[in-house]
Amino acid sequence: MSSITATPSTKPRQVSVLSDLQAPDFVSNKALLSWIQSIVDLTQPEFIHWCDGSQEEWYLITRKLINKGVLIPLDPELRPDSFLVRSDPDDVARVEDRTFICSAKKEDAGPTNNWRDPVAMMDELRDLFRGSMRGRTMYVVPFSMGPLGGPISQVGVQLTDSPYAVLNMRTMTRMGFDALKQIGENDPWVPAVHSVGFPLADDNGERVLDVVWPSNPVKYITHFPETREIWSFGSGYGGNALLSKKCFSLRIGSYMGLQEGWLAEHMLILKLTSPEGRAYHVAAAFPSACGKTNLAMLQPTIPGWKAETIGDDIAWLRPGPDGRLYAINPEAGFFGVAPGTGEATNPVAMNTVWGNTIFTNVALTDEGDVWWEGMTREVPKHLIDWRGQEWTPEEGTLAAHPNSRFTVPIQQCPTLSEEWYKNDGVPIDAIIFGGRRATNIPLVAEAYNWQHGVFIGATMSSEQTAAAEGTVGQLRRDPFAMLPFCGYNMADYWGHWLNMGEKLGDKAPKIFQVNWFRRENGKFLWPGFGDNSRVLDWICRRVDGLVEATDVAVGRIPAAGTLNLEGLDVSDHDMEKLFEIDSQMWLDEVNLTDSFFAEFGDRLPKQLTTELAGLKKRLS
Ligand code: OXD
Ligand code: MN
Repeated sequence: MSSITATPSTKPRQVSVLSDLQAPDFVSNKALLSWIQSIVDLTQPEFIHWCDGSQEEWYLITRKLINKGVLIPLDPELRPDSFLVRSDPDDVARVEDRTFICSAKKEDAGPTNNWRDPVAMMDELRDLFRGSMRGRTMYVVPFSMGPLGGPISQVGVQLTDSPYAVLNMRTMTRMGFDALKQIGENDPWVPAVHSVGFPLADDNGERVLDVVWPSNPVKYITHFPETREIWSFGSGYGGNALLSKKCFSLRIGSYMGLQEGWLAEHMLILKLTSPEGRAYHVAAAFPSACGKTNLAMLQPTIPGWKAETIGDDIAWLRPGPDGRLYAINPEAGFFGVAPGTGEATNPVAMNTVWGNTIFTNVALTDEGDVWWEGMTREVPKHLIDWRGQEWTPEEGTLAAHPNSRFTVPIQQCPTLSEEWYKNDGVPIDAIIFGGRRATNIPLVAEAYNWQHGVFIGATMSSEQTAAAEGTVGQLRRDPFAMLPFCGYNMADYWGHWLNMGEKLGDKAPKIFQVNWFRRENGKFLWPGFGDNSRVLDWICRRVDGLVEATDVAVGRIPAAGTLNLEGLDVSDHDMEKLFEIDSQMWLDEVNLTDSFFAEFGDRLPKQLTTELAGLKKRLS
């Protein structure tokens, strides 16, 4: 990793008195100020910068990072105000084995989370954070998740020593003084502390040279659900560092939802308008890197349908005054997986990233633009790869890291729905669960009822992708696509979903399961992408009871002739395979589910045991 030169000659100054906080006049919340002071005292930054979210601020931070060689500006003619960033090769994905839920009781984190005792964890964190920002600027990053002041929205403040994280937070959230103004004298906010763990001074106060991507081999992504706190150490990448995203919006958010009667979910939100002009809103949960961004930007191949984007990763859902379930996308940008995104697969995303985009760990072209696998049909003859090395196709290596990303404002998305701006969110008609499954799961099935839908969500599994560290391709359980994101005991989370269903009663959305990834002899059976609109069309028509379904063991599948296949080149054999239920394979899966459920002991809701028994009976 290359060092940054231009070493200042003076020793780093320490900020250590409250007056140095330089808080804007309008900040009246004493608890906020003393929290920031306590983190200043602990981490000992040299400067403090309160982020106002302005264009001038963006300019100053980007110029500083260009000078340091952290941001590589792309050719402004090709991609204005856009940058390439290369992370340390050891800091490229979410670190799930270093992610902890520090609830007071271990049982409250449950068997699917790593747990640490909150007092012991805090002691350890204090040791790590002590002096961790020496010689650096600590940025105070106020942000709102959801429209400012909206009834479903929440505010947070991230303290970070990573200006790269600041730029990303500016895109991904409503960041700046408008958000800070939401924190009145007695208002709550979610505190989030982040340090890359690379101080620029040693214990004697001598300066240490900076590197392009500072990080620390020791990493901790920790959550304290009961006090709604987040502490993240050692990583500058993605969900490890943009604490609004997975840490707040999902892990802390899910626990807030349990306490307050709402849901924080790993779901995209899509608005669909039928040829007849009826609007539907669907929320869909898929594990990381399974095409949520593509589906959120779907271009229907069947005539007459219109699809508009509301969110691609996270949904907060709350019952509205009319008793229906309303959803907002709490985010303001996309942090999308680059590889596999191209004109053929997602032209909308390609149009979205025309400029104002931060690309991390993709390749650089000789023309000063970016490239990644799947972006164009033709592979460039020469590139600089994500590690900064010369690259030609003959190399046989990946030019972009499989978890390389683009960070872009949602407002640049040509298919953005006006409803993204709505304070109250949109009423959800259908909830969809999906995953990457070569076998078993049919192209689409409707749950018999809410309880069966919760069972389908709870038993989801998917093939591991590169979004997290681990072996790609291995089948792993990923209930509700929330395995790495649920901030409390997953069994209690299922119980919360069951309770929400009872509360919603006949106003509850219908629940469906989909699988675009079924294979035979290694070949995908379904074309996916725009043709997924055929499945969504069926789902919408089921919502209104306009088409028939056939009951099979695992749910209700389209009755013959109800799935619109006009103009589609999929053989009858493949269509049959897409819906095939192999009882023996399913019974094997039932046994695995049995063992999985057993991990939760008596916290497992009885309704799920009932559903499992029902499935077994239907299969036998
Ligand atoms: C993401 C993820 O970044 O799920 O959205 O990993
Ligand atoms: Mn995600």
